[in-house]
Amino acid sequence: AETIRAPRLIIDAVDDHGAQLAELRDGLLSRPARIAPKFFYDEQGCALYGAICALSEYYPTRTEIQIYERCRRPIAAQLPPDGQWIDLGCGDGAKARDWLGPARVRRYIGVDFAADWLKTTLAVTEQQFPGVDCLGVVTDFTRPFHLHPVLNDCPDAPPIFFYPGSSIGNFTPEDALSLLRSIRSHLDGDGRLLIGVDLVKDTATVEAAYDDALGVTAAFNRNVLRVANRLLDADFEPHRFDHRAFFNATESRIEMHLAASQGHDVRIGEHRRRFEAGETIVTEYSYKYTPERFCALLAEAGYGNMHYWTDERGWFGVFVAEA
Ligand code: AVJ
Repeated sequence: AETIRAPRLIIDAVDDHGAQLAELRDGLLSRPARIAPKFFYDEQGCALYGAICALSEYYPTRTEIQIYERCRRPIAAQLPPDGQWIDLGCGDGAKARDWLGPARVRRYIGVDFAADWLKTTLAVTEQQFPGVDCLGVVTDFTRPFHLHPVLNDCPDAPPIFFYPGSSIGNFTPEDALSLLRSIRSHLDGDGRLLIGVDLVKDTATVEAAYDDALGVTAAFNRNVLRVANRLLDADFEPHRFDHRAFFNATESRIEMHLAASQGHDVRIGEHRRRFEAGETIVTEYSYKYTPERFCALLAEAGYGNMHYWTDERGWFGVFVAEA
């Protein structure tokens, strides 16, 4: 990937806006219609996701943070000191900042799709950790990515890839495998992957987490239609779509859909598409793993020597793996 270097921010030039718009439009015109979850996170979507994380039904965030708080030392003991911390999908960077001290991190690299967020995250991190060299990379790491030139700026600082929040759950196992391999291609001897993964549990608990009583997740789901309207000049009316979330046990995933409540036409830029009553747009898959299945996926991606931590209910898993 060719990169353009600005102070503290590197923008992956391959990642042009046009390709993103084409992906969004093609997904909405295909049958069944789909929207990739990365489009959820405009400013309003990020705020709604923050609200989801505070819901009593949404256990993943607080369970993961609890594991980090309780197991900080043993986890940090598996990570090399003086490394470069690559925060994949860093968002506000809060989860990563809690590690910079305990893991004795030398360099912080925030990676995100959203440049605006990244600037704020870097400013906050730099202010709190003046001794840590902070850098941002704007890229879409759901496509193959190459951070080698950035990492090579600091060749003696082993990379630690941090991918928390069960974001890996948004990928099909096949795509998750490609991403894990892509990460592994950046690791050698001392490098590590630290990843948080939501685990299989009783269906009622998982379904409630994605269909909360206040309708916050429904609002988060429908908000993606406003994103589509803005990016594609479309005329979706969010209230004409119902939020659906259910656990597909065969695939071991939560599926989120938006279902048209009545048949109607939608304009999508220069196109027009009919949605029949009940027809759905797939907006998100959130895969749930057993620890064994996730370790098997890591092994298939070429990782070895894995360590694993969980909470007392076994609801969420934190894994450290070596190349
Ligand atoms: C951010 C992908 C981890 O799958 O749980 C929350 C997003 N979607 N509620 C998840 C989400 C609906 C979330 N991840």
